[in-house]
Amino acid sequence: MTLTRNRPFIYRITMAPETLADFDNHIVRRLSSMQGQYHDQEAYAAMLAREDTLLYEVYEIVRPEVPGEMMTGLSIVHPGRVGDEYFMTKGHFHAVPDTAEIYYCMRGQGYMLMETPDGDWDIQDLLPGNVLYIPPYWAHRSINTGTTDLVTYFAYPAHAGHDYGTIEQYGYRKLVLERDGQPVVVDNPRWLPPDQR
Ligand code: S6P
Ligand code: ZN
Repeated sequence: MTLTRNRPFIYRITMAPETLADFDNHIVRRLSSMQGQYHDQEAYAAMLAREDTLLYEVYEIVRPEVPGEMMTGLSIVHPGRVGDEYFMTKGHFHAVPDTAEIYYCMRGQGYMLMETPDGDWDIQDLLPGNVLYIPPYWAHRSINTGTTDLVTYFAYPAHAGHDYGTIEQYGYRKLVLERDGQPVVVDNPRWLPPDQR
């Protein structure tokens, strides 16, 4: 990329709705990019037949993908469900696995679902004001369980990259589903322990 910002710089997060005033990259993920990720495949197909719904968006301040630089931006997961499963990001490991990430929740209500390559898992609240520290090696997926946008600010090493493959194949160990109006965490039947893959 052409490095236009080679001095200290400020950028602004504009509010209501949140966006970056001066982003370099805007990623838009729709239902069609989540093939095989929602557990209710029939609900997924029926919804996709109606409309390729917008699920989430990412605004990035792009930096050179080298150690020492940071990638930052906003991740916005819209509210909704595919069947009983809440709108969520694809989720990923970092391609350089020993890289951490920080998320700051600005608005909305949801969870970060996380797991390690050896099958350990965790879930933490994404609520306004919460700062989540995701250590190296933990895959992460944001899930919007609320009725408004789930808006998070993120920062991670710019050389980390993304590894989507493992999650695409097996999903996460847990699913977050709606039961009687409340989110519940259940086992994912598609998931396999790493030593059985
Ligand atoms: C990147 C960081 C976020 C996500 C974004 C979308 O390391 O974790 O910018 O990319 O929340 O999620 P995903 O799983 O589609 O990349
Ligand atoms: Zn990440």
